[in-house]
Amino acid sequence: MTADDPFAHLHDEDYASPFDQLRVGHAQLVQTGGRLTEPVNGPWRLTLDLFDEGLRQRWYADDDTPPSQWALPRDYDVEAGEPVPVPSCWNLLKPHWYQFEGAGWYTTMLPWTPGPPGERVVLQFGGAASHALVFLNGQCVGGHAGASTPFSIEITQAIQAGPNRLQVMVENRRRADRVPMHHIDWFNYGGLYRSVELLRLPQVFLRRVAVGLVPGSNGGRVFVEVVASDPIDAEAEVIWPTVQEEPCRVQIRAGRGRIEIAAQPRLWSPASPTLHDVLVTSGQDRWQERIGFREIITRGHDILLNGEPLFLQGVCVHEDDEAVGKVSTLDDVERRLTHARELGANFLRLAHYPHHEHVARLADAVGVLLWAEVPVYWAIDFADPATYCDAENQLLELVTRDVNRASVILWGVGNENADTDARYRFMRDLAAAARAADPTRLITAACLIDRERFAIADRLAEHLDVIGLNEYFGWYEPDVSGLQRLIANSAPDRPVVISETGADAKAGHRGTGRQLFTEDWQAEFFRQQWHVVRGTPWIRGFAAWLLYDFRSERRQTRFQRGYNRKGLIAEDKVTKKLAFEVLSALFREETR
Ligand code: GCB
Repeated sequence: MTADDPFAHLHDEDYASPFDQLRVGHAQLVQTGGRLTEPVNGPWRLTLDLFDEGLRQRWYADDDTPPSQWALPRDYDVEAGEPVPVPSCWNLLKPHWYQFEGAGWYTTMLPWTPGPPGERVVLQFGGAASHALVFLNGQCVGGHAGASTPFSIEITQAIQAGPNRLQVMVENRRRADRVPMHHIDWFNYGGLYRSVELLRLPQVFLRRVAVGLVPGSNGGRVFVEVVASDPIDAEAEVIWPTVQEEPCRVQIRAGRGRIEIAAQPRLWSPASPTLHDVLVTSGQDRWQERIGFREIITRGHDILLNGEPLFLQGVCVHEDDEAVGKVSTLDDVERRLTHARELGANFLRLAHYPHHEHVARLADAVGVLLWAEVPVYWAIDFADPATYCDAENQLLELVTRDVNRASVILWGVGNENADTDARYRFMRDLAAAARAADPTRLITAACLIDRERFAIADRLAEHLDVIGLNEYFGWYEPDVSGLQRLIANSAPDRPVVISETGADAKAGHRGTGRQLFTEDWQAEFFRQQWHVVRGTPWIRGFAAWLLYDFRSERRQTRFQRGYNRKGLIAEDKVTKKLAFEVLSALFREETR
């Protein structure tokens, strides 16, 4: 078979993408930093590609000549794709696409008027589930792995004046070597489900800026750290009138710069979520953000926010919506935070992957504390170095995106991963990577119980600041006495947060005693759990599993029918179950 054999692709059993080396990651990510972007949303054309023909047949190389003018037949016709909105999840656009897992080819025409000389152009993707390859005018300009983190692809060289054909192949297969892997307890939505935007930048720009309180400075020193687009020497100016009257200068050497100054900005806390306007300029570029300054540390069994002990009481939440799936509208994000506050929560765990960036922005504004995590979930392939690189990259993309959000106090590096040697090494390194990238937050993971000792005894704990514990005594296990026994057998040397606990209840299904799937047992479950947890001094947080019922194909009893029913509110996001009221009363009693 020769390279120009038109049938070569038919014999290629094990088709591999030729573009893997073009993957972008955290190093390329550009923080939007308040710059104006041009949305590339609106209707795109989508062709689902069950057999991976797109890559085999090089659909990206096809032009948009109408079929009447084709010299040879083709299997792909740009115009024949279905018009679909971007952002969206394909699963909810047509009934027969509901369970589709595979590749989808999105196409749109991108009009382009060149800007001033030296201008650089970057495409910003909020999220593509779960892998993406981006083609501009037939050329692959980059790819990305990971459903829930943003990525930036520079297209300065590839974009042309006039219309440009932009194609994105998005692929959402569940695979053992991915992060997350094939076995998950949420719905595997696919598609370009967060916005696509175009960013015009000057020749040299600020790729990333981090602003915060210097850890350990007792609220008396602040820092600014900048990473420029290129390894240049330059200067940046920081203008932050409510932090310091006079602007400061940062010397950038080989693309990096950092200053620390003595200052005592008004601090951020849930009770008083003060934000400061910070503008950083360098050459032609301007980066701006609203920054909350706060310190979060642990001492013994305590979690201290600005020096004050804190009990995290709250709830977990998935990104899931009956109508639009994983797309998070601003309304939906507002509803999540409003419901959390109505519950009396000061804390949300964003399970089990990075949520839309609106969440942390809004949490900064209204004063809710967040646990943000990457989908190192259950038994991913801990022994595979490529899987580790993927997980670390997703983590660093999340850190880059949200490093300036005061509300984010915990980086979660994993959820319920069995304590094997390979997992220990993987997670130890991931925790170290999080700490090195961001010393201003606490590192955690949702751990499992050591079944042999029946105790909290995870080898990873020594690398965490806060031990997360998922436990379901009274639901998957007969009753809450198991939790009491577990607590009696454990002597953790640092704070523990119950990172999940809950019971399924079908809204409207009532009963007495331990009758599974009833609202009544769910409510009683929380009463019993809360009582034990609040009687244990080293447990410093409690996150109910979870705010809303969410889609999960693993759940197929008559009560579940494709939903995990552990929500305090049903999937309509309106119908509150009894447990909502009960937990809300317990939380409020605590803060009285
Ligand atoms: C867990 C998992 C979570 C599940 C939950 C459940 O421990 O961390 O993802 O959805 O249990 O409902 O079983």
